[in-house]
Amino acid sequence: MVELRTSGQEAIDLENKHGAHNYHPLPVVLAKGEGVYVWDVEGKRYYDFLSAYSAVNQGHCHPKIIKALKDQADKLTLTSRAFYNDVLGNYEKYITQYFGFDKVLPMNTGAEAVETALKICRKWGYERKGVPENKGIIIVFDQNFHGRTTTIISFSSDAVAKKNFGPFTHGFTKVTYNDLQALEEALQQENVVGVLVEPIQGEAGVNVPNKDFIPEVASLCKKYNALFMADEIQTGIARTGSMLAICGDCNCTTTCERKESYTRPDVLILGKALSGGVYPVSAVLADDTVMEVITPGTHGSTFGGNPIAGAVAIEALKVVSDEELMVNARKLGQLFRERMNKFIETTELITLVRGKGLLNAIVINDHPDSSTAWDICVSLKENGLLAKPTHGNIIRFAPPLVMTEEQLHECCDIIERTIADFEKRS
Ligand code: IF1
Repeated sequence: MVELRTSGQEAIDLENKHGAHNYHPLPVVLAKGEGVYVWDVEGKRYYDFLSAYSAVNQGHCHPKIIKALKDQADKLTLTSRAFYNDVLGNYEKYITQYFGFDKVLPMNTGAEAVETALKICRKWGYERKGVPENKGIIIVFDQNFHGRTTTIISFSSDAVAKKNFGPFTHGFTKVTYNDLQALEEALQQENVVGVLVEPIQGEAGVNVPNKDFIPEVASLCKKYNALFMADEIQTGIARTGSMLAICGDCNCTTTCERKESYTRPDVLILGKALSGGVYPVSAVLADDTVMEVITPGTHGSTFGGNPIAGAVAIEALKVVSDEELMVNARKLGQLFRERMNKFIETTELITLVRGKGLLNAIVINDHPDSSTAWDICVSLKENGLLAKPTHGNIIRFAPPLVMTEEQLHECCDIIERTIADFEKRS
């Protein structure tokens, strides 16, 4: 029996010895999670301000989601799609009505869902738009992050994420994010079949575009008959204070109450918090006019749409609505930015705070290659709050959406105290 209860350093040593070094984790070894908190192997409690990259919007180990996981795991975990099962249809009905689309193609990871969307878009281009086969072009944006597969990194701007992984997949044009003129010029090319966009660029450092950017992307896609594909894997499911970031500012409470009027994408891509962080669940939603290009044998996945994924995702989405998490994200996000903007006036170390809902970031006043952001995150850890830099000098702050106002203020106290002490010591 493998001894699971390891000490902090033992766990780190085991990962270093037996695991690929594809990450550089903060020096903390976690053993328990509940709501907004995680505990390390020594029993020290932390506020989680990363939320597993926005996968635990509902809080760690949400009891209702865990119960759905356990109940289904005791009954039927996986049938493959070679057979029907008694969960998938109910899940498909629930999620398509929840987001207002005709159909869903269930997958597992975010990258798989993005790849699925790219395939659907190309197939739609050839079979419905009349673009010559293998000539389809999909427009993407610089500084994008859509996952780590070979095709997805083919259009990445991140040299580290793509170096020595070639040859790369053709058929993508990259344009400047938030630049509608550049987008329209690119859409005037021949054979464009779609546009893939993050409504807010997470990895790029929580890059919030102009308010009219997404609505204009949608209308330009309509004008040039190209599919508008929204990657809401990180920004969706209440994270930005609306059910979806493409909704823009809204006053919706339990679900998207503007299904017909918001800037509706042709293809909606979800992942991460779709399962509340308890299981890999992703999804691609579209109407019949697009999804009908997918016929038996054209796409699939062993685990895609499995009974556990379906049972967990229904409960995870119910929690978002029942606990009105988008209202809380809207309110606490506003509070956070107000606190940080006041604090910025007292320190040289932070130049700005930006974000929407509870997806925010601060920019550290130091060179992107400096270790300052990392060092601040190590100090934050010492003071009981976990966060991690995105690129270089940007620290992303994204707590679970179940946080209370009191907890948020306590976290702001920790952040301000840590940065002030850090500045004194430097
Ligand atoms: C890593 C970033 C966040 C995503 C969007 C698709 C995917 C992601 C908008 C792919 C995944 C994760 C991946 C993880 C770190 C994290 C990340 F820093 F890489 F960019 F969140 F910002 N679309 N993002 O954010 O989903 O296949 O991972 O389920 O790869 O280091 P996945």
